[in-house]
Amino acid sequence: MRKLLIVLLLLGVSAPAACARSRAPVKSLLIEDFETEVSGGAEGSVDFGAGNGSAVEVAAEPDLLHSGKQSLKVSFAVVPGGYMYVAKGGGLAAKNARWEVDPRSISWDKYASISFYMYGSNSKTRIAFDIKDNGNELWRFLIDDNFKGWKKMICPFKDFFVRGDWQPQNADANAMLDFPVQSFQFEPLPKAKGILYFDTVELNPFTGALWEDKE
Ligand SMILES: [Ca+2]
Ligand SMILES: [Ca+2]
Repeated sequence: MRKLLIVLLLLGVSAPAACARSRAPVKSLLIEDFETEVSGGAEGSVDFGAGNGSAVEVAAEPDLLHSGKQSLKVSFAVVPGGYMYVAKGGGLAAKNARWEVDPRSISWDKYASISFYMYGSNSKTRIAFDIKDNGNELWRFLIDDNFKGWKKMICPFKDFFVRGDWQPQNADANAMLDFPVQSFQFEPLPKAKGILYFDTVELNPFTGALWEDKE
């Protein structure tokens, strides 16, 4: 009888807290899966371009993908003095390049990193992954194609650095990574030539903060 009372008391103490709200693990958030038909230009679904002797082609790839029904295939040849970029997000010249998730709807303070899957070919190409912050400032994270097949490339926000060689004219230049992030872009660095595939762009939670309250 005394045992039963203790059990009831314990239940009574814990019940109000449990009823108020439930808790759920913070999961990675898929923000872009490259599932739309690929097109360029002002109405394009991908913002891409190249100049000064470099070249880039972009296509949807249905036969080599990590998630959904296709990945983004990027064929490139970059030369010293040239440039190229392949971007997705808001505020770009291509009006339909927005992510599948509206960045303004995201609780950015829950996430420690942005990641994507890349299909490498061990070409030793260095690839800049840039994000544009809410003040139009470009931040950079460098990765290397030094593996074969799909690999999750995790880019912690704290490890991005302000891009030094070029910034948009309207960049706030405050050296603060201001959220929400508006867009991201891939940019293989010269001298390099090849094909890369990208898929499954996600935001990843902090480890040690794996739970969030759900109303
Ligand atoms: Ca996909
Ligand atoms: Ca900034």
